[in-house]
Amino acid sequence: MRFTSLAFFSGLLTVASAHFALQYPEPRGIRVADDEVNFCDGYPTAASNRSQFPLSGGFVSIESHHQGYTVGVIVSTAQNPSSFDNFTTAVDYFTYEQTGTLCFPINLNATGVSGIKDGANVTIQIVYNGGDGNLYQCADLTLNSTLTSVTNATCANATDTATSTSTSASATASTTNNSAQTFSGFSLAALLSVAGVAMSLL
Ligand SMILES: [Cu+2]
Repeated sequence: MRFTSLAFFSGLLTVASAHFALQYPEPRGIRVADDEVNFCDGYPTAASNRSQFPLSGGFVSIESHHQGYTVGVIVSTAQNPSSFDNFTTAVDYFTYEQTGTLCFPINLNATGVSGIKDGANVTIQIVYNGGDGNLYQCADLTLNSTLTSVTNATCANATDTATSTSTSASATASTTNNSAQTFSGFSLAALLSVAGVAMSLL
């Protein structure tokens, strides 16, 4: 039937464009899945309305549509970073197996990147690879040392939802903060492979 086949093909298109979505902090521009292969999801200019973000003890939340992926975060202190050359690793690349939401800690103050301080404008770029190439989304931030947890956001992982459903954002943020080391030592091979792909795009 015509209707059935249309629905079938639209389903295929949805799968083909499913990559990942940055949920927190708020991304620069509305996510365009087909543009995620490009620097900052195809948005070349820093947002004028930056999000206040913890200088230390922050977290990033993404939704993955792929099962099994590599993700990391790079940061730039340039006011309007326009190339990967402007970025430095903030969260080492690591692998995660589950689809759905993943929340992981980010301590920008601990990166040692010059210019990262209270009140600084920075851009973070999430680098994600679910098996169909590197994908990117950016968020433009103003760092705030008085923010130690973020109350208006949820930080939960897809695998956690079955066992704990009512974790508060602040409690979870401090928990993830304490387990930052867990996320920092992931496979060097994954790091190099993602970095290699990123370098080849320069
Ligand atoms: Cu994808």
